[in-house]
Amino acid sequence: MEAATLYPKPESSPEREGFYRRLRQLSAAPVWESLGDLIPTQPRPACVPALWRYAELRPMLMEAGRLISAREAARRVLILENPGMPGAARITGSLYAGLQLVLPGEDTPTHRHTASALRFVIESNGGYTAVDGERATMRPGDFILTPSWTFHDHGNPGSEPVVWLDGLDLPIVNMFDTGFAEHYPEETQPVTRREGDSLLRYGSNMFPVEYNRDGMAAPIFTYPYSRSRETLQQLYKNGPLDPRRGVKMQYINPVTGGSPMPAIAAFLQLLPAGFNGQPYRSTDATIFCAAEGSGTSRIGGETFEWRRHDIFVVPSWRHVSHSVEQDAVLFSFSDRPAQKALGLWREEA
Ligand code: 1HN
Repeated sequence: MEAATLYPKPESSPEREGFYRRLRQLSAAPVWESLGDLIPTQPRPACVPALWRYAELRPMLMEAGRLISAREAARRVLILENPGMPGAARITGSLYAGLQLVLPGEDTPTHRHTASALRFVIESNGGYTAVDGERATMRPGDFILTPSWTFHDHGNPGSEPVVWLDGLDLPIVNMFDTGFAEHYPEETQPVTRREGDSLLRYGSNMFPVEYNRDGMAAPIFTYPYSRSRETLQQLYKNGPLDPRRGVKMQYINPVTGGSPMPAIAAFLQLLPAGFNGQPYRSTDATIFCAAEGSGTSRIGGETFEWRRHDIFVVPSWRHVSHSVEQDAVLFSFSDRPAQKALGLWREEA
């Protein structure tokens, strides 16, 4: 066991306290009073392990649907707030997550912002997200990007509610004070490309001959569940099975092989029936959403029972292990690429 702190606070004395008070008046402070907090021997996240039950949140989302329209709200979202950071609009220290509802016949105004967003579709029969002039029909399990500064809007021409999990790197963008946003000049951006165009053009193991890489996000913005799910199934048959992760794949930017957006990585993993995973930990606090099935996850000594569409969080450097009785599929996302870019990311099996 590592020492709780390398630097316990020195003793206090009236003389020292008086000195600290005079320092505060000069907007200065003694580092020896906070050194242990500033350089912990291992991560000490405010983020705590937590689970959100879809069965409890869905009725609240439908109630929100009766209280406010998608147009009035601009985005009708229930923020999933980490209980360790209430009021901070964070599910982890660096990421925001929420559940968004678009009712039949509704759409949302088109806007863009510097924060990057992902969607993981929970319920949809005909809903869509439009990104820079192209609409993608949302189907359950689809993973969809709205990269930084792309115009986006959502709509539901179908007859049932559309619900998805939003993930944004807002806390990172706002830590840097780099938040910008603007409306599209009209309520809804025009459709300028046929559905499926970017996936064909950039997601078919070929690129247009004249293609030059530009931008930091993937040129495709939808990763259909049908393809990802089939891949996991076939790879499970091929083996081998990772004793910690099951069959786990990361979504990529096909141009770079790296993460689909600069600060956010996303993953899909199959935990086959009877899987009893070994624990592992990493420094990227991770948000999980059960795409299929149910299971049990041990997170830093606590046990969480999850069902389909439940969302749970593993804080930085907390051990996690998953076990399932029947086949289950977990979607997850984290700030891993941001940590890697700064040379900070660690994992331990
Ligand atoms: C946003 O733009 C969306 O476009 C959803 O669907 C949630 C939360 C905070 C800031 C912007 C969206 C958001 C958001």
